[in-house]
Amino acid sequence: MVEGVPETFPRECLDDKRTLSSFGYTEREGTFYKVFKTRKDHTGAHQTCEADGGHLAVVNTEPINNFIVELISDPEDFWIGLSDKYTEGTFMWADGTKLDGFDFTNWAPNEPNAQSGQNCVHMWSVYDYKWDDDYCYRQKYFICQIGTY
Ligand SMILES: [Ca+2]
Ligand SMILES: [Ca+2]
Repeated sequence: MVEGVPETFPRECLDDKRTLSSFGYTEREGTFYKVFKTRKDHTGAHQTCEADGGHLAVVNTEPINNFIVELISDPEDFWIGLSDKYTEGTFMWADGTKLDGFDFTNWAPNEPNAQSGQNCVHMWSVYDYKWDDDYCYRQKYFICQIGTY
């Protein structure tokens, strides 16, 4: 995060691409993404994205996945907008779409392992940022997106 820049910005600026860029968002095909380097639990991370007018990143294609991995420059785990916290085993994206069997996924080996209570998905640094279900209360960096709803 740039020092002196507030974490969220006024809603009237949401349509201004230059403003979004100046707040650390990077555009890809009309959607803006930002890596937040502050640690929050999954709910807190999502609330931060909502305060910016967006939600946690929906990583539902391989090009988007590759783009986000390129944006990440830290050996950290990053929350994305995928969880099965409402129905165990049914993963939902932050835009409300359901992850179906034929959809793109990028799970790490043997994941999701659904260990008791693991309902929130992060990009796991030790496995090349492949996906892992983890405990939602864990504090991690995260990736927000604005646009394309
Ligand atoms: Ca689960
Ligand atoms: Ca897991």
